[in-house]
Amino acid sequence: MTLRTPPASERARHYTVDGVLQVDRLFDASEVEAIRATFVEQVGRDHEALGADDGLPDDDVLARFPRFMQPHRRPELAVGALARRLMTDARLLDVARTLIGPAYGAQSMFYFKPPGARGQAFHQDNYFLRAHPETCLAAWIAIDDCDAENGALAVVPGSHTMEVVCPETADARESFTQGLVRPPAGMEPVQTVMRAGDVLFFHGSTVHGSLPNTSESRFRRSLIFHYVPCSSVEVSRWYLPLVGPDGSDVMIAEASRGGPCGDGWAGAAH
Ligand SMILES: O=C(O)CCC(=O)C(=O)O
Repeated sequence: MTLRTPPASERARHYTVDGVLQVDRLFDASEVEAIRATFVEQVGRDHEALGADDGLPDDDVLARFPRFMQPHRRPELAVGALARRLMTDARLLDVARTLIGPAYGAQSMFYFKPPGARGQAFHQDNYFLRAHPETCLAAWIAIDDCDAENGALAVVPGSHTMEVVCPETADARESFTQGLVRPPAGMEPVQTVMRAGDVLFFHGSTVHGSLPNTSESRFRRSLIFHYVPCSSVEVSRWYLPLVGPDGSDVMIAEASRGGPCGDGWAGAAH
């Protein structure tokens, strides 16, 4: 099974049924090249300024290419200014509006995923964002062509209808993150195949993740934004302030601690 890209008029219905929607060629080749070059320049010059603290040993290739977290909060850096501008890009906000109504930006991330890097075990994003009363929406922008070989995303269509559940422990040989949420009984993961510039939108309860990059030389870079509906009454602290469509900071209430997994429910980013 492969993901279908429906006509624009069917996007909302498709998302309601599957909890995932691929939109091809939302960004053109020159834009993708500019995004890639800007982030590559930053990680080559200073990989620590924005790198997530994932507790990686020095000999893990991801230690040199850590995922960048919340670059839009560093507008003094070229990657920061770019991430902040793209987070409120009309093309992304238009699709988001179709799927979840008017939306605020909550998170930006950039993954380099070089050859040999581990992937990220299946999980649900709203476990981390805790947007309430509705869920968050991811916009996962392919910055390189990607498929199973270089560790493209796999998603479980239909899994957005299940509750956010407590993770088990993932296989550390395959995943650099610890939590694992298994696909619900009877639902199968679908391996995405995307070209640079394609965008995958998915619901905050959709189970998704990726396997290691087993290619010889193909990076699998991606720029990822998470949005929450403007009608959200709370979100986890890490995601505040939100970003309004005009680029301004927006505050809403912090989601209170605790949840289905009790006190240990992580308030940190994923
Ligand atoms: O890109 C990946 O491998 C995982 C990204 C992810 O899980 C996310 O954007 O929520």
